[in-house]
Amino acid sequence: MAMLHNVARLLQQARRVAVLTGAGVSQESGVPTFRGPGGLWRQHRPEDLATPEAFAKDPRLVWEWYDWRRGLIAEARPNPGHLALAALEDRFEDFTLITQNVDGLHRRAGSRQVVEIHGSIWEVRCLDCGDLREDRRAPIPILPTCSLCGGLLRPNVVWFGEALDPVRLEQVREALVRAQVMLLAGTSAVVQPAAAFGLWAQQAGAVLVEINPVPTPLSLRCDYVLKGPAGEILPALLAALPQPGGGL
Ligand code: BJW
Ligand code: ZN
Repeated sequence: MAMLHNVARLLQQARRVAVLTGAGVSQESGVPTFRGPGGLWRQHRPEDLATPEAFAKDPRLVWEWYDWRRGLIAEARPNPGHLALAALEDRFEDFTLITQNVDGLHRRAGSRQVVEIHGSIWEVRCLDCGDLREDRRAPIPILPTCSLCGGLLRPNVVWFGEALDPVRLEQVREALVRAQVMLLAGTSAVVQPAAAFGLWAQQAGAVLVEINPVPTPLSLRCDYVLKGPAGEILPALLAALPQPGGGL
């Protein structure tokens, strides 16, 4: 594929790379995306569940959704797309993987420089005392309560209408400004502010590459679009780079 080799050549010449991933990258691990087929859960749209209002109104319903997803993610393994991104990290002096995913699969695949902008599904936070901790129970008791104060726990993720962590957002900004190439993989590019990250990087001079089987609102703004599943395109991109220590 000529386009793939053009992107490989671009990466070969780059020293600073940023990547934004979305649910599509975990789709091949069996984790359903939000807006594709299978995005509905018991007739509810994610937009109606991933909000503080939904949780206030019916915490049991929201926790049942998270418990279902935690069960799927607990069984999931990183796929070739995650593994290729982890291997890519070693090829650049500066490589930041920004992910909207809360499943932790990038770290499990070996990625180290990861910014999880929407939090982690494996962390819980007490609504009363604010205690934040890891909680890997699957299934989790519904409703889960705080071991310190008995308050209601919530998943430590970012819901609609909630602000992203300013420290992580600053890390993102810095990585985007430095990036010479930015990859957008497996995201529908409709949820802000992440949907704008590619444009911020492009404004600061980065070449923008989209990896997705389906066009998105950003496709026309991208310099290259590699159409296909991340689990195939990312390993192919890695394979098209010169192998480390491979001599000539
Ligand atoms: C494949 C594939 C394969 C399939 N390989 N690809 C400006 C304009 C308009 C609205 C707003 C705005 N600013 C803020 C808003 C409101 C809102 C928003 O964006 N709404 C839009 C829907 C219109 N944003 C927010 O509220 C954000 N907060 C904020 O901006 O705060 C401001 C503030 C400041 C100060 C004080 C208070 C507030 C927060 C957004 C949080 C989003 N949270 C969720 C849930 C996280 C927890 C959880 O996981 O449960 O994040 S919603 C959900 O969407 C999740 C995802 O990370 C996110 C993005 O989805 P993603 O990853 O793109 O997945 P999909 O399913 O949409 O797409 C999958 C893609 O993969 C598709 O394209 C497929 O084709 C592709 N694919 N198989 C590669 N094998
Ligand atoms: Zn508490």
